[in-house]
Amino acid sequence: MYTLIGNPKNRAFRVLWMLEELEADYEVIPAAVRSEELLAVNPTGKSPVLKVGDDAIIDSAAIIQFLADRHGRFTFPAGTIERAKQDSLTFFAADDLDGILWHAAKHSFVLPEELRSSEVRRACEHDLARSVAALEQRLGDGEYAMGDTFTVPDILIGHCASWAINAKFDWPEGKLTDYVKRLWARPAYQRAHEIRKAS
Ligand SMILES: N[C@@H](CCC(=O)N[C@@H](CS)C(=O)NCC(=O)O)C(=O)O
Repeated sequence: MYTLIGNPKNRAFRVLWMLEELEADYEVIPAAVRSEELLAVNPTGKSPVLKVGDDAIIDSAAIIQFLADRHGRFTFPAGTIERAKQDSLTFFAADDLDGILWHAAKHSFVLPEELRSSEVRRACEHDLARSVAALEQRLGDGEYAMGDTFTVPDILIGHCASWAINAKFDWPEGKLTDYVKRLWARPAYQRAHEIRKAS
């Protein structure tokens, strides 16, 4: 039994999606960011955290990769070239999609008002357009980022795509949108989405 701590409306959604893909046994504690529940297991109070017995794993990408490894699904084995390429896409999603969206979000509603800069949004739009163009090039002709196999980075990219669109960043029609729509059509995504809506 896993315990997911974090609100499914934030990055905890990624973990929820993976748990649904795995049809794992889990419970969700929808703790607010910087709440006592989160501060007890993560010094920054950030969401999400996964409890596995007495251990707490911090960071959405680390958690979903751990779950993939542990269940032997949605990942290539460590030490293979495919895994290196998969991890490269995972870090790309974390740095070049999530990092930019998070930077924009911080200057829109996260930071104290006196620390926000209105210029940041334009810079983030510039950077995200570059990342999106790169992602389009990196996607091959398969169904998913790693070809015909659904893997960890698909979850990160699928989540970042909905984040970008909700935050009104440009997201091109065509190959990239078709790919993202395939991710969102997965039954596990749909189940996680219903849980998020109800939370
Ligand atoms: N790299 C971390 C980022 C975690 C993160 O920033 N989570 C946000 C919610 S989506 C948060 O807790 N923000 C509160 C804060 O920045 O204090 C991850 O992917 O888990």
